[in-house]
Amino acid sequence: MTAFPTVEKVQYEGPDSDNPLAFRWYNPEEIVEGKTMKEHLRFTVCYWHTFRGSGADPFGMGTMQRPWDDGTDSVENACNRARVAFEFFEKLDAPFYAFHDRDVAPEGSSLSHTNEIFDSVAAVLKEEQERSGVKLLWGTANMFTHPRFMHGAATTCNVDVYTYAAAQVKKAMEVTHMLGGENYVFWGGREGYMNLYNTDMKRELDHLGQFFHMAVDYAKEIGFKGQFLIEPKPKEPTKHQYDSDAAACINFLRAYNLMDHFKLNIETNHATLAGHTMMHELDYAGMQGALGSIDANTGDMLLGWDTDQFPTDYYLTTQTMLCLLKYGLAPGGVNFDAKVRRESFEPIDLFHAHIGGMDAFAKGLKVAAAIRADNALGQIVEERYSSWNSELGKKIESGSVGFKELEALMLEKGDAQVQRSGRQELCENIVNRYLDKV
Ligand code: XUL
Ligand code: CO
Repeated sequence: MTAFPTVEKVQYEGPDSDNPLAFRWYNPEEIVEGKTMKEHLRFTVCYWHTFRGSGADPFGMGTMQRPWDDGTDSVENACNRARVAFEFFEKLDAPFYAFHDRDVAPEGSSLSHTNEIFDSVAAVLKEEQERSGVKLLWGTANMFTHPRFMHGAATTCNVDVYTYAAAQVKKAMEVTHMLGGENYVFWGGREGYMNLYNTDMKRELDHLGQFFHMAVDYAKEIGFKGQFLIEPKPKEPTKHQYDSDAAACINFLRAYNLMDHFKLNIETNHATLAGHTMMHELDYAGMQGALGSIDANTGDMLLGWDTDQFPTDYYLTTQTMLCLLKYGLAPGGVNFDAKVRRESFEPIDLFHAHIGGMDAFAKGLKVAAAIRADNALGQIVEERYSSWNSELGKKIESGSVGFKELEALMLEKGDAQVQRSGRQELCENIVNRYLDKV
């Protein structure tokens, strides 16, 4: 039985190929900066959009045609869907996948029943991982869909719900560990507030800090060595999500003494909702030693919500890869937290979407590596800051002078001189030049 009878394993055919089911840029074994593309990019298919996305939006019901899915919440359907997913990962040549507990396994009549169902589906996932060699990049718990989480999970006002959330994360960590997951993600679902009149923000954040410490302790207990990741997002579903952006997450991690245990999973559309570029978020996380993984997607300039589209823009992927090459990514990966449009309802569209995203990142990787090989942007940055290489610059950077010494120097000199252009336009032209060249 095959769910995708018209698709063979997708192969690299090079930039001149007209075959819509071939890679034009993603050549898994091609070496870039000493590593294969496969090792750099660690492409990941996300289960929730690709296998659970129905195409429903706030204005209309689902549109997706998924012939393998009987539309029920039966365990059999969940197991069958899992097998179809692995056929997809293999044909796409994607080395990783990622899931929420409730995407792969439906909820039962009680927590213990839910856990039993999860175990049954996890057994199929394990079998399929072993058969195919596809690995789990990360697991996570969905603590936002069910009505019990209306006030949040680890930041809820209700201690029972908090307790449920702890039990659910415990189980999701165990299953992630059993499946050899390389990371475990916390995206703060409904961890935030709609209105401060009814919210004790300090108490909620203290609870969240406590929750993460429990996760760290439990990981030690079960020997889970995967990387914990927090995924920043500024809004949606709540008005204010506590993990707003990279800076807010890092401040939270420092305040609650968690910096040693967590890194960040940076998502493009979340960065733009926060009023930042993806490059900003990656650079900010990277410079703090906290860049863990990325959720690769893109928003729409004219729609103000988290549209989670597949990324195809070479500027975006080049900028992303400039940061990834600078800071490194493993054990994270490039996870397509992206969904096909509601109108792209046929199974084949799932291939078009992923192939386009993978190619865009592979090209971005090559362009970024070429820019770095010639130090084309680095040189401009070095020149721009060259005044700091002076004796004075060194003294300031090493913290060996204070205001008094600086004042004395400037009183003697009379005024400061600005000697360097920012060369922004030149930098933009350089990126275009490398996009043409590669
Ligand atoms: C939501 C989002 C999530 C996380 C995993 O905006 O990005 O899918 O990636 O919970
Ligand atoms: Co995400």
